Amino acid sequence: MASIFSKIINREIPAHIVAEDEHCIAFLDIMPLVKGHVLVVPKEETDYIFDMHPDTLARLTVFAQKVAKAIDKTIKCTRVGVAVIGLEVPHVHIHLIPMKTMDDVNF
Ligand code: DGP
Repeated sequence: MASIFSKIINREIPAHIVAEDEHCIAFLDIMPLVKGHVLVVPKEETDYIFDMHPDTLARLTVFAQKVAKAIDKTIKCTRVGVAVIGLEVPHVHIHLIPMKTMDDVNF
């Protein structure tokens, strides 16, 4: 069964998409920890990040770097926090969380 993120990729359910290329997509988290909380997702569906092919992982992290730089330009923050959790959605994704201090988020 396709993951919820594959359904977003295939435009079967809506999301606020902020960036996309041939291999990856980025959209706003539906339950943001802070304003501008973005999820970066490979279009190829894999559950666990360490099961990814190294080339796919490299494409994902380079794409995430571009999105993080765009967030950093758009939102006043000290740093764009990066997290890989994956407890809820079994489709690899990187959380990009623009933060000023640790008090901004409640992990
Ligand atoms: P985790 O798998 O623990 O890394 O958390 C999954 C994140 O995905 C969580 O912050 C909420 C977000 N999320 C779950 N379902 C949807 C959805 O349908 N749309 C969007 N935009 N985000 C979702």
